[in-house]
Parts: sequence; structure tokens; C-alpha cells
Amino acid sequence: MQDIILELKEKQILKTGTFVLKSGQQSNLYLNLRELSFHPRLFKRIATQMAMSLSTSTHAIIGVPWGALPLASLISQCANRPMWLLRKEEKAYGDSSLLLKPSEISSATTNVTVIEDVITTGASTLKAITDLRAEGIYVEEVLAVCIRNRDVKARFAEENISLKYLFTLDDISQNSVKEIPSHKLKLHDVTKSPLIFSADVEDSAQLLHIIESLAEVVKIFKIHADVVHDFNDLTIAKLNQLKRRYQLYLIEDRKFADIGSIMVRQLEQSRYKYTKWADAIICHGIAGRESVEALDRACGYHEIELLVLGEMSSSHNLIDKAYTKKIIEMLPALESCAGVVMQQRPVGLSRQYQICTPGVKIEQGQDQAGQRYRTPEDVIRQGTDFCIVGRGIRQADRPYETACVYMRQIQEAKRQFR
Ligand code: 5FU
Repeated sequence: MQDIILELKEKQILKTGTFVLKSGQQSNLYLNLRELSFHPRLFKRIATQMAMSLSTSTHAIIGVPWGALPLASLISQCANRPMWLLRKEEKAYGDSSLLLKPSEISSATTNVTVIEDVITTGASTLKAITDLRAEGIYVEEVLAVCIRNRDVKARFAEENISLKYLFTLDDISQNSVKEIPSHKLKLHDVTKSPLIFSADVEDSAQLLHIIESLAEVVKIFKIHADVVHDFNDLTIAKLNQLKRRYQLYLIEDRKFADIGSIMVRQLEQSRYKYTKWADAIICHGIAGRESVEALDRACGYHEIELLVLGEMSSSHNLIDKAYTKKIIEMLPALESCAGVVMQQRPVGLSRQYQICTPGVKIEQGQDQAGQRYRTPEDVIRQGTDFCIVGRGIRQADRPYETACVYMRQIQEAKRQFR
């Protein structure tokens, strides 16, 4: 449920401020569920949750007119239960009945569930119930997305009606609402945290677990979403939750490397939905200036920062000094570029670009697949701003304590060489 609440906040369906409600009461939270239909995936999620709590003895569902009708119709589909219609007021012509239901079904033998979006005082829901009772219908339960406070439950209990709901606004603490940053973090906002952890794990559970277990000490995480075999929408929702809770900055290390139009589509249309969670992406500049500029414009649109790769840590990689120089020359034209992936800070490079260096371990050396490691001290001495560490922390017996050791060494080296 927390995920749904967070998404409602993100989509501005749940707003904070000072609001006067229909009842005249004041509130600092406002839930405008009329806008749910603008977001079909979230809408379906909510309807599915509600459909699951529908009483098995309900014959049909009825939405309180008019606001709850789209929701009721979606629940009807999810639960495979018919939806009947209740008019707000009688028509002066034609069929004047308030209730529209199949004529062959007798009111006396039917139980219905009334669907509502938000219940504050319960007045409009109770009015619908009175109208249905006047038609001889037995209302078994009311199912709402949200009630403002629990006191309203007593009102329905008096009427012998069970009131079910997904959440109450009282449950949403003011603190958790305030925690949401109004804008994404920028790389220069996290320079006090010069360690980037490469969370190159196999599945979503491991990814979320390692991020949460390190989040008190590490603020920047680098992910290869395509090595996380079950990376899906739930992973993204939970990543975003962790981002908000711990104020994290997430980098997707996809290393885009194609012509501009394809890189833009890879950014925007990938099944990993980078634009929904990444604060930065990494790209190669191999396709040339215009291609990278196209990706840069898309990044600007999605408020994602771009990190351009200028050097690699692997042995015998094919990047030479001339290539790196051309990458550096490309940077001023890139408005979203926050930094460069390099092995050292190039002489004369503007301080506006952060240097992020992979291939860092406490013990220098090499793995069996071309990776070369330098120590945090060595890398910082060469002018790096952020050390990228993966296995050095991930494969340690105590990753949290090891991350603290890396952080101390990096900060100590920064004091020494800056
Ligand atoms: F651009 C680069 C590079 O030159 N070397 C790298 O190692 C990126 N990396 C990434 O840093 C690589 O894709 C891994 O995600 C990470 C290094 O992980 P390690 O476990 O510390 O070797």
C-alpha cells in the first residue's frame, strides 16, 4: 500500500498544502482521485487491490455517482462482477427509476457493494445507500480507496454496513510527505559523499537489500538494470521509495553508444524505464557530437544528468589520448552533462564536471576478465571526485563496515591531496 501512496504523491493526485474540503473542514492533504484515470497503470493497480477485497456474496457493484463510476467500472472488470448504475437524481422523462439493473433480477435477492473514491463525512455514500434501499436493494458493504479518518466507520456500523478501504489519510504521516524532494538530486548536491557503490547484483531483492543496508553511508548507487534479471515496476517503485527515504542519487551504467535517435529511444522506451528512477545515465561518445547532443537533450527533458565516458579502467582498452581529448571537447555543448567517467582529472577541465573513477579497490590488482584496480588514495591523488567501488565492498564479509573504510580512506586522501 505504501507504494501506491508514494505513487499518488508522485503523480500529484495526493497534494500537500491548505485545502478547504466540500464539508467545510480544513485539511493539509488533498486527494483528487478524479485524476486517477489519467494514469491507467496506477488506476488498474488500485482497482485490482479493491477487487481482491470484494465480498464473495456480492452480486453486483454500484459506484456512487458520478465520481466513483470509472473506478467501479474498472473494479467490475477486475472482479468479473456486473456493475449496475445509480442515478444521482430521478429523470423527469422516460424510465424514471434511480437504479439501472437487469430487469430479470429481483432486488429482494441481491447484495451489492457500493464503491466510493474518498469518504470524508460519508454523507454522499449514505445518500446513495438510502436510494438503493428505497429500491429494495441490500447493501452489504462499502469499498472506498480512502477514508479521511477512522471516525466515519462508526457511522456505517450504525447502518449495519461493513466499510472497507485501502488507506486512511490520517495514516499518511506529514513527515513522509515532506520527505519527498521537489526536484531530483544533482551530482553536485552529493559531493560530500565521494563513494559510488556499484550494485551489480543478480536480482531485485539483492539490489534493494544491499542499497538499503548501505544507504546510511553511501548516497550514490550505480546500477546495471539489465543484469538484474527480474528488474520490474515493483523494483522501480521500491528503488524510488529508498531514494526518497535516504536521499539517494541513482546512476544507470547502460553506457549508451549508438546513433542519437536510437540512444534516445533506448533511454525512453527501454523495459528498464530509466526515466522513472535514474538521476544520471552514462554514455559513450563514440557516435560523435550530434548523437550525444540528441541524448543530452532527452536527458534535459527528463531531468536526468549525463555522465560521458572518457576513459576505461580495463586493460588494453581501445581508448587513446586523442579520443579522450575529443570527448572533453564535446562537453561544453552538453547542457545535462554533470561529469565524466575517467581514470584521472584531465588538466584544465572545468570544476563544473565531476570525475567519476571505476576500478577502485583497497588492494590494487586485476581480475580475470580485464578489470584493473587502483587504490582510493591513488585515484584521489589523480584528481578524481568520486571513487566507484563494486566488488571491493559487495564481496567483503561485512559490506557496511567495508563501505565505511572506503569512505574514510577517500576522505582522508581528499584532505591530504586537495
Ligand atoms: F566505465 C567503466 C570502466 O571503465 N570500468 C568499470 O569497471 C565502468 N566500470 C563499471 O564499474 C563496471 O561496469 C562495474 O559496474 C563497476 C566496477 O565494478 P568492480 O566490481 O569494482 O570491478
